[in-house]
Amino acid sequence: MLKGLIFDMDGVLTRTDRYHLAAWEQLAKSIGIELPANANEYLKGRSRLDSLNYILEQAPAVHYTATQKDELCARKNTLYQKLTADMTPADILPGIYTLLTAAKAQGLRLGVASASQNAPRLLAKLELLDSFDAITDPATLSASKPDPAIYNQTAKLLGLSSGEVMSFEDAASGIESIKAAHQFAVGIGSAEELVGADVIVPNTAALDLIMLTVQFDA
Ligand code: B16
Ligand code: MG
Repeated sequence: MLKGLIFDMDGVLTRTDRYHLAAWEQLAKSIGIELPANANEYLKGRSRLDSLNYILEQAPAVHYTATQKDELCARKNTLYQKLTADMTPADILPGIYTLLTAAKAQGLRLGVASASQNAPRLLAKLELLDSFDAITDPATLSASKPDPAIYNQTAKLLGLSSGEVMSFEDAASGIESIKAAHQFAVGIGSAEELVGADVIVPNTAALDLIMLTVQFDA
């Protein structure tokens, strides 16, 4: 029986994925690296350090120390925080507020499984912080998406088993993480990218709790 919903943040609750990409592009340019055209498909859902390592792999001849990588991650985060400084509840993606309200009315427990260390700050700007029963801190986990740790931990914080939750993702690494945690996966985006999802909708406006519950129970 469905007892809870778990949400990725960037690209599901709000469209911060474009700000992550813009900040990485700016940082990469400053060190003479141009991102591949499909970079966002890899970067979505990956931790800050995994994302930086992917970018640095585009220029394999240059070696960066751990201290230099920390400094580059901090510079990217400063750029990202500037880009997201003015976010408001108007930046919640279409359909999400209705879905959260319907889920609350049904007594479902709600959690956030975002790889972003900025999640609590951004959820506060969206005025969604109090809507969730659990928000997993990615810094407490031993591995990042596509590892199942973040979805396992969020279900645990909600007090639910993997068979009692439905989880929402916009990234291939996130769908992999949900399925490795043996949870029901709703992919938001293209079927080509979100391989392995149990249900795929083209965008958040198409999310319908009644339809999703029927598919969960099937
Ligand atoms: P931060 P999600 C992920 O969030 C983003 O998709 C990914 O692009 C970002 O690198 C990662 O968070 C870390 O974010 O630098 O803010 O800690 O999609 O898991 O909600
Ligand atoms: Mg995401």
